[in-house]
Amino acid sequence: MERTLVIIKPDAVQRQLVGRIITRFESKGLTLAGLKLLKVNKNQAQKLYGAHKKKSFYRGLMKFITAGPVVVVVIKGVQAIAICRKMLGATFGPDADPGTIRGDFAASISYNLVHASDSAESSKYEIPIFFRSNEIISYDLHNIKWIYHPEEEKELEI
Ligand code: 3AN
Repeated sequence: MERTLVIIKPDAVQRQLVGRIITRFESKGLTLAGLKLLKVNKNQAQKLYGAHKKKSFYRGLMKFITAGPVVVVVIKGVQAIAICRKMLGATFGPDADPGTIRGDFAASISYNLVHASDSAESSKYEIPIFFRSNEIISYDLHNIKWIYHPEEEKELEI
């Protein structure tokens, strides 16, 4: 199994889309392993978006992500990183396919509702920005046997 960090950004919280967004990940069969509502502080924002420091949109991005509460979620599942990225859709709302979160709910190129780690390396870096290890909960979903075929079982180990 993989773990990935999803951030439901300030625009999604203000637009009261949190439940609908989390429902999509649950409906896909992914497991919620950590979840909290918080305001991203400057230090966390700098760590998260450090790679974009030299970009023209960096200041706007920092202002946006710290503008109001977000919901940070650790999501677990087989290939969870790639699945979540696909579920988000293309970075900018107008480019994102219908059926994706951004495709269905985002019209803007700056306010794009959600973030998800783009690689295993990113998820390992990003999750600890928001979660201590004891805030990530390991548990088995009761219906896991109906989400994955028994032949996939070896992939279920963390
Ligand atoms: P993604 O979130 O799809 O991985 P990245 O990693 O290229 O996209 O960019 C990180 C974030 O920076 C995006 N989620 C978006 O909010 C913002 N961003 C990227 N490019 C632009 C841009 N040209 N103008 C405004 N914001 C941008």
